[in-house]
Amino acid sequence: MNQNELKKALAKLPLGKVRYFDSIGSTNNEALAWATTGANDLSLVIADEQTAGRGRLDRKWFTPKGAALALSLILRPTAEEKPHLTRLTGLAALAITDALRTYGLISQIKWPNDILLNGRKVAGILVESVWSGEDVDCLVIGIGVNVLKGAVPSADLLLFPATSLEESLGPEVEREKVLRDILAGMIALRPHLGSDSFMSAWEKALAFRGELVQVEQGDGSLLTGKLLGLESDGSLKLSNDAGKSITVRFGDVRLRPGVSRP
Ligand code: BT5
Repeated sequence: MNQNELKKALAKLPLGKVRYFDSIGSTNNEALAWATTGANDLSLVIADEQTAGRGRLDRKWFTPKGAALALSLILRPTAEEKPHLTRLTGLAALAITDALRTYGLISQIKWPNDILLNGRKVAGILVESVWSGEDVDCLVIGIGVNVLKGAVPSADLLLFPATSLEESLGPEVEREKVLRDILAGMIALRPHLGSDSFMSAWEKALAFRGELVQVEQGDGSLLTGKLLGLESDGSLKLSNDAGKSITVRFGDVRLRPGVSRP
């Protein structure tokens, strides 16, 4: 990554300190370690390449050199934010969809943490916390974005089809600018984390709303239902065949097989 371009792009943002790595295992690991040794609010870890990038459930996240964004933003939540920390994945997801809209791209959030462009995954989010006794001390918001085509892993490594911004925008798309726009979006949305308007914007950006979906839960079991929206903590709301409402806290959503879209 071009260090001068990076500095220029980030210059106007009210960030804490920034740590940049040409190559690292995982920016989230670095940020979690930094958070425990006193990183300021809005400190940022960014890397050109990750050799051990992580998704949820210890899945792998691929960040080959020179083609993607891999960043971890450290938040020290305020007392007002603490009741709403389960909304932080939504904060990152909305900041990404907002940023992409400024490039003329309409993306959607595949609950809970994937960003889809043309029905394919272009970005993933991993929020992790550092506890101090019973209290959350710090949050790390990890974001990976496939900016250039070279970031997209081969299909055999994927659970879901993937794409890059380059496929929609051409090779001129600049990683530093996308980074700036996503960070600026998170900073701008943060004061609204507890608001109803935040929840409705998040809900509006969800993929598959009103459609029949399957949610694969952590234990491999499948729930099927119509995707209604979100609970106030960001859990997913479905309704089953009998019209009974179901709340899902963890899982991976996909369109139910056999359901074709208009
Ligand atoms: C995620 O997990 O999507 C969260 C990804 C978070 C990555 C960021 S990068 C910066 C920070 N540092 C880290 O170490 N992590 C964060 P999940 O929903 O569990 O999806 C993981 C799955 O996505 C994998 O099992 C693959 O199928 C797929 N995948 C891996 N790399 C991908 C890529 N570059 N593009 C699209 N899909 C990918």
